[in-house]
Amino acid sequence: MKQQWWHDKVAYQIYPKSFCDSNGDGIGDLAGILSKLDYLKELGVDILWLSPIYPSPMVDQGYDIADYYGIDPRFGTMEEFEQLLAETKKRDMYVLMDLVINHCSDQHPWFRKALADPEGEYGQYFWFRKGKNGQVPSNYRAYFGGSTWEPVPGREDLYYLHFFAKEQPDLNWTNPKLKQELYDMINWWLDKGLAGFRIDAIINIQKDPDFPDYPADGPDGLVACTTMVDHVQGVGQLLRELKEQTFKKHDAFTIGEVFNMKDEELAEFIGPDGHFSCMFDFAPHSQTLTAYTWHTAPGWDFDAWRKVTFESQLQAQGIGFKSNIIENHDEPRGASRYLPEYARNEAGIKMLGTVSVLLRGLPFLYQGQELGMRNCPMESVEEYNDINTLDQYQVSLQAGLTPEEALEVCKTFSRDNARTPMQWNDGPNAGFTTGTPWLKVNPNYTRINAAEQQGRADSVLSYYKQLIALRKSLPVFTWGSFEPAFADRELVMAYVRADGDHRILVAANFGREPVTLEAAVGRILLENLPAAVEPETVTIPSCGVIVAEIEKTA
Ligand code: TEU
Ligand code: CA
Repeated sequence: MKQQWWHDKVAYQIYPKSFCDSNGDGIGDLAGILSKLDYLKELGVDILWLSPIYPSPMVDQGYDIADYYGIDPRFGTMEEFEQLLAETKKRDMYVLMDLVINHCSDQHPWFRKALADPEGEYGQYFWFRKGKNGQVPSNYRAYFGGSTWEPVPGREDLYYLHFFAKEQPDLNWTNPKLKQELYDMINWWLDKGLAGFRIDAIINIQKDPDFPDYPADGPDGLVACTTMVDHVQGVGQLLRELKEQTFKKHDAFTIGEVFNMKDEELAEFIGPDGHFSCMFDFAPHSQTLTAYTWHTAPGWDFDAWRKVTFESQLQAQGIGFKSNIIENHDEPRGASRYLPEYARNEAGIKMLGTVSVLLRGLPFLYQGQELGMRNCPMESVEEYNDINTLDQYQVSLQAGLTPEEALEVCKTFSRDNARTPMQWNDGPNAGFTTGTPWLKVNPNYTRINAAEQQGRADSVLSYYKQLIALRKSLPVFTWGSFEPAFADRELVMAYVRADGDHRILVAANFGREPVTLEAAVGRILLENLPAAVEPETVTIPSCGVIVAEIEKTA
């Protein structure tokens, strides 16, 4: 595989609103990020992805963009953004913006003009359709609940399409003018010195202009709008053109947020000449959230998780790089999700981090992961802000759950679990702000915070620094092959990374009891708890993980 500049990097997602507030308004900002660049550099991360900081009414926390060329004043100024580019460059770091181009905000001038004259020029930037037999044009359910079709105020029987909130109208990618506007905007940012983009919800841009109905898949009589995405062909053509017109000219790094891709299309997406540099691996996530409704989700199952992770790794091998994550701003915290109850401690969290970061692909950390931040136990539904959570709370109630049970569902799955403020120290508001934080601080901040962990050699943070340094110290972790290991052993997550110079075993014991593996282990490169090495075996304690050289023939 041809080596790319970003292959051996480690990436980190910043959720700006919750990272660090410099001026006491309770909202994280660019000046806050600037003040923490040395912290990030010391951690060892190279590529920073910023969730959206464009001007936005924040109906969906900035994923509803009202001006693609600006910085929301809540986050700072364009000068500060340029300063961020300069300061990261000095530190050999790279910045990615979030590219949200499936939809924009209903406050974007394009949509204001479109609503005023749906038959006019800007009406063609969106999807307007007449109703069918006095009903909405089709039976699609939006991601955040309800119909994807919103009536146009003052117009009888005319609707516009929104896959997400009604304040996020979908853009019409069959319109060459719209596409050109987006390409110009992307090139404008890349000319400024961005390294690339994380590309939001991109698989949704191809629509079936007939908007056919599909059989309902829920008690609301609707069907997930993604069913249409699953059926429609042609997104590849759009993505090829997007790349040709923008990213390719700048050798930009792009990471696609892609759900609903057809498996056989992987090479087309992330192969040597793929649509994107890289794609998030959502296989582990998909194992625990299989349907639209959170309250029916099966929850984490070790065997299923190991199986889908192995399959996904093997599928990408020889094709390209996926990006491995245990959490992001849409997901619960990995430490509260991919570990059995008895392993939700520092040892278990280090173990989970190790098996994730050393997988084949680009590791993407999410802010606070390096501290082992956990889900936030909200006390009532009023404490949630996220639009998706508030919808799922209602969905649970409608399905007959009690308010207490519905709250439990939110505690498990809410997107706000990972959006609570970053925990810097044990002072007021975890050192995130001197004002009132926009979202509750997780009460565990007195125990779990960066300041405490920075001063402690066996902390999760100290361990993550070693882990990232280890990954970067040997090419085998970047370019080596991936082989599942001990796949028949209960609660053992193990694999081998190998190249011409090394065979390295990564083995983790998710079980409650010690486990003995038949492996002739040589030098141990990293472990979180002491393992017992014998000539032909190694015994790993509960919640232990080892990274060790093994015999070439093993
Ligand atoms: O997410 C796209 C997406 O598919 C989400 O609906 C995801 O499945 C959901 O959050 C899981 O509960 C992206 C962004 O990451 C998300 O924050 C935005 O809300 C969404 O796009 C709309 O822009
Ligand atoms: Ca602020």
